[in-house]
Amino acid sequence: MTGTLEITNSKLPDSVFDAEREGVLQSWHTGADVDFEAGLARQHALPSEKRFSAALADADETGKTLLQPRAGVALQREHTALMEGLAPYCDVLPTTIDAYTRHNRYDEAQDGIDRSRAAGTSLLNGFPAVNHGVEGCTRLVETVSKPIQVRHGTPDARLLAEVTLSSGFSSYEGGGISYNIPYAKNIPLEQSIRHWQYCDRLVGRFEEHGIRINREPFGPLTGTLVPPFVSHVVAIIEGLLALEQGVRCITLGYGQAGNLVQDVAALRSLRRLGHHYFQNAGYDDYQLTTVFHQWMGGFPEDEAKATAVICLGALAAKQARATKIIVKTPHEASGIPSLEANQAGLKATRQMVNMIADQNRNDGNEILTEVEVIEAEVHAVMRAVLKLGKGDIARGAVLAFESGVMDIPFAPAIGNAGKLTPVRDNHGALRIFETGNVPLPKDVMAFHRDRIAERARSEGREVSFDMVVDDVRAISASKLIGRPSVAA
Ligand code: 8ZB
Repeated sequence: MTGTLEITNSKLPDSVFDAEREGVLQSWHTGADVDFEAGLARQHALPSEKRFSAALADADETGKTLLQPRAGVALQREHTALMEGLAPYCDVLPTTIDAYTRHNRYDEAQDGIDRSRAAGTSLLNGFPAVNHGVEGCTRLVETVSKPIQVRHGTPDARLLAEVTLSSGFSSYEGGGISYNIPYAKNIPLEQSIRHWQYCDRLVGRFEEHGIRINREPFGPLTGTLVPPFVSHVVAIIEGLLALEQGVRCITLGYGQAGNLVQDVAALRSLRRLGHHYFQNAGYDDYQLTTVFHQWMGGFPEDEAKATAVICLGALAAKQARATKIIVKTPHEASGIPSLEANQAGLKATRQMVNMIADQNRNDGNEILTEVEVIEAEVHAVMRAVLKLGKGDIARGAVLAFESGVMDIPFAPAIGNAGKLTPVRDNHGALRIFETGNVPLPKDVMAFHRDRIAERARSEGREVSFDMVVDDVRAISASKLIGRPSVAA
């Protein structure tokens, strides 16, 4: 995966950014309508109830949990109507971007728009924001009543950032690692990190002009048996990279793994670890919040069962004191959800969050033990990454993936080692079965081995890859996690 590009974690000089910007804005015709001053004026004109960073700050202060769905369709009018249908049920809005745009294939996105118009229905799996341009996106932002974020999966999201942030979107998801390794097969990591430095620098420019735009690294990665320390290291690194470019409002994310104690510990430790590494790097003027993603693995097809999965996620998120929850729908197993399915997921989540709002005092020793384990793991890997990069976190991240020191389970990127193997323990918590080249401390590995051995004894079988395969399927097949199968 080694490219020719030397990557360093340093603020892009204005001259470099400005020269690059010309090329970015010329890469599709709607780029011509992007004007920084006009974008700044649109951002300044946003009322505070439509500003993402303000919603996050308020939620953090008052202990409220924000709910956010995912949603996006091809056409301007339909997408706006979808947003308006979701707004009464959520606190902050998304705009999920279609897959052509995520791959910078704007001509095919245009074809999708044209065919959707002819068909009278969306033939794209999201909103092609670059094609709709500053004019279309501005109309959308003006019409909706809540803060609105771009959610996507784009390794080179520079033009998308220019168009949407110029239009008044006030939050931008993604990162150079989290939108590459789990999403792409063969894009050099130094290239996607560099492209995301551009996005972060653009957000930094808005910040320097008094506009706080929220940035959210994509926490769940592959969404498949990702141990908390693995996604935490990526989140912390992407947070540090963003801070260097001038971003000051960061939301770190985590995807539900399934064991309540581990999930609560994971999200609480993420906030602590974020502060630890950000402050150690010399930053003290940032706003840090967290986001919990309801189950990102396979879902049961049965809508009642899917709703139970959604509610378990809501419980874990609330107990973990997440600032925001990304909500799933009872349609998850079958594809892109309807407005009604999205409303149902939001209603179920809201009910659960309200019911346990006064009960989140769960601070038992089990949680503390899990926090200790996660923190020891994160510190060990972060130390190795910094050492590889000789103190530079960007260089370190590239070398860490090359050497397998960072390793994301089930990721498609050819530059990902794929040796780290997770498996559930007897209580459904994720443990490490094979470390590959990830430098986990000996005592931590002894803890994982003990927990895995307990399951093997209880199930009367050897630990093997079969167990991992069972674990990948456990929730969609609606078996009990970490137990022999009962009836599906
Ligand atoms: C990585 C994110 C995957 C999740 C949902 C999937 C899945 C993708 C859309 C969408 C509503 C869309 N998702 N695209 N949900 N509208 N256009 O993101 O269902 O849950």
